Amino acid sequence: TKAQRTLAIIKPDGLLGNYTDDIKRTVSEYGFSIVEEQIVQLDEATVKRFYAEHSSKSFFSSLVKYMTSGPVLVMVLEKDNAVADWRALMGPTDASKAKITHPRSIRAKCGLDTEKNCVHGSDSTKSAQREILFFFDELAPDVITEHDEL
Ligand code: YYY
Ligand code: MG
Repeated sequence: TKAQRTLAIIKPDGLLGNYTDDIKRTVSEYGFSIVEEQIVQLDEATVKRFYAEHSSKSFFSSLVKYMTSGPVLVMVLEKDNAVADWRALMGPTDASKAKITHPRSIRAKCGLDTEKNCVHGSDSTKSAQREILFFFDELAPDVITEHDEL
């Protein structure tokens, strides 16, 4: 088995709702190591680029508004099978359904509904590669600038 990396985000409601310590504890209990992390306030253009695959969906503008509503914590997680294991640990997209079908999942515990679902995870190794580069390479100079200005 070979270590794999995935991108995880604790979304604004997760961060402001004080779920960060719980989530990080769960992450380490499940054998992930956090190899990079960064708190960042995303702007509209950045979220639109990150979620470009959803740009034609009816929920897109609401998603952009939500993801810019407060700071997020972006992490690179590493372990064997990290992409699939983090998706499984997050639970299904709709947090209200997750509470019934996957009660031990992070979305069940920290999320609210299909939009405010507390966490993000890459959906494939290809997405993981793109998303890690997006936040920790491309966006890095902006992130540092924004952070310094806080
Ligand atoms: O990968 P995952 O986050 O589980 O779901 P996606 O289908 O990729 O959607 C991305 C993001 O968009 C989701 O986490 C919340 C939001 N969203 C929404 O607001 N309403 C929907 N009906 C579907 C998704
Ligand atoms: Mg997705």
